[in-house]
Amino acid sequence: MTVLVGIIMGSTSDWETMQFAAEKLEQFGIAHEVEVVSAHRTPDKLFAYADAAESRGLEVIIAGAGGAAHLPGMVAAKTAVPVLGVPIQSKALNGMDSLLSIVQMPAGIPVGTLAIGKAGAINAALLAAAIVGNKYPEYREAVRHFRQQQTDAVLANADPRSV
Ligand code: RP5
Repeated sequence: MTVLVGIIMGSTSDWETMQFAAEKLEQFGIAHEVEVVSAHRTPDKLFAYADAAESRGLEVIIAGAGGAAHLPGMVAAKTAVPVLGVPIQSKALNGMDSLLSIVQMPAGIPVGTLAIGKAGAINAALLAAAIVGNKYPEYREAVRHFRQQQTDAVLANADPRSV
């Protein structure tokens, strides 16, 4: 099965957050890979990963990074495969540093930036599923199904005192 989504992150410490993206893709049955690729500590690996992404069949890259979070932007600069950025909730600045360094790309090289932390990781996977769903109807259906379940769960628990 061709791996469609690459989940990369700057450090093993980011896995605590990025596992939620992997979990969602797993749930949808979307083939994905997970790898630590650091913009600062392994810059050559970053270039090699981004260079090979398209020819390897990746259709979306989800990149999580914290602090001076250059990973998503640098990967986006080296590939035409769409890149979704997840700002990790850093300890020093609570993720504002990660968010601003991922979202504030200069015009010309976009990174689809999600929310800080767990919500961003989950939404990155949902967005990746929606993107690959343009080509593979089963994944579009999986996203639809997930949303319906979510709606049903909210409607079934409308009284907050009963939860
Ligand atoms: C970034 O530095 C990583 O994405 C991580 O969020 C942050 C801290 O990394 P560690 O010092 O925990 O390895 O490159």
